[in-house]
Amino acid sequence: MHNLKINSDRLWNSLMEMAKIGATEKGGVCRLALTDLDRESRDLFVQWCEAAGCTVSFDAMGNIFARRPGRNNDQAPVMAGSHLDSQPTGGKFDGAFGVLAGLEVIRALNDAEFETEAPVEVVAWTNEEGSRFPPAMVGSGAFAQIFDLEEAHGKADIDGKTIGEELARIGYLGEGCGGRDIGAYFEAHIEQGPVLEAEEKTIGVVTGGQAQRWYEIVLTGRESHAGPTPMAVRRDALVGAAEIVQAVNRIGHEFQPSACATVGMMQVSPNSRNVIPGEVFMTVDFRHPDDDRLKEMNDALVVAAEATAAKHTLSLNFEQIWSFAATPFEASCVAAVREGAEQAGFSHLDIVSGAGHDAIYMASVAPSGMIFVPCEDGISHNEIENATPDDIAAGCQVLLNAMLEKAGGQ
Ligand code: HGY
Ligand code: MN
Ligand code: MN
Repeated sequence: MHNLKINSDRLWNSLMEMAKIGATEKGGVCRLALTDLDRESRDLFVQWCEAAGCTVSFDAMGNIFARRPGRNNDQAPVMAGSHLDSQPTGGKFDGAFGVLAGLEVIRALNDAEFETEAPVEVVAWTNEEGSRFPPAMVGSGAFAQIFDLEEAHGKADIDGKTIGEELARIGYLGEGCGGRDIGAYFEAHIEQGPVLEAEEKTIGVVTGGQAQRWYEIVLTGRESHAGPTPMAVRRDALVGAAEIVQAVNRIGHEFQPSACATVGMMQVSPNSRNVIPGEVFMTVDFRHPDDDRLKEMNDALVVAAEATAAKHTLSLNFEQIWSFAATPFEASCVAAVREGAEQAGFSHLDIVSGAGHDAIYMASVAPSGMIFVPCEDGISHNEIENATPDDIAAGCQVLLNAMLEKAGGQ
């Protein structure tokens, strides 16, 4: 049993320094993947890792790896990480906490001149949010070889710029991706929901992640003049889209407890106040802890969308663009997190992650676990996202304890 302690002030100061990059008016950040601001955050992370004596590399997806050698460098590394990219109106903790908590673990090991048996690595994954380049978790997904590298490089943003082009532009297009052994992977993250705060628990021992499906729907009717076109003959794509929004919400409520259903994006064309919308693009995000129930939600959405299109004489293009199954984390990693919380004397609660995380994809190639800490009012993906220095420090201390459980050494 070790008695190493992380440095809470140093961690908090690093988080606040990182939050200056892409800082937004209401206290959040906007660092969309592979923008110049993302590059700035990457460069700062690399600079800090090199100052901590790490060897830094990045792969063909721009995933950045900072490595601290152990006594036995032939052993597979114990890894911690998360992401630096954010939502357009994101918070300063989502992703950055897990990356900088991993760096703080390395800094704390350095302070103590502690030599781990296995090497330790900290990773910043590319494009976890999937906001600019859908879908989400593409960097870790390519590392886990769930996404083919060429397919991942070809993912384009709304302006047609691709991940591959943007990686090259910002100078983070490395070589190779994945295909190496990882001894264990841990990710510290804010919960992004209200449970830990409501239950007054400091640490979430994450047992796994819920299943998720993303859809893109295009409804096509007929543009025509808002004035002379009689109501009875209209083919209004936006009226159809409005009905589908209602159907998505209805399905979310019908599959309680646990279902989540969201329409997050909608583009109306031609988007002119005196033209009946001819086309609408919209997205749907469905989630449920049970794969079978998520499939039933899928089927209900297909029925509703087809009925709406028929009723309003619209053509329907309905595509599921991404999904992953409910994913349990490896028992020994879940136990390492729970014991790490107990060792540090923090209250804890087993919890399933409502959000997707890189750990979900890492779980397919390495024993993986996650540590959650509370966030104020459970709010995230919002500039007002907030966490306390004590909870952030607690999560990092548990990360250190869990990693040492796997990395060994003294
Ligand atoms: O969508 C998610 O759950 C994550 O924030 N990418
Ligand atoms: Mn995140
Ligand atoms: Mn997020």
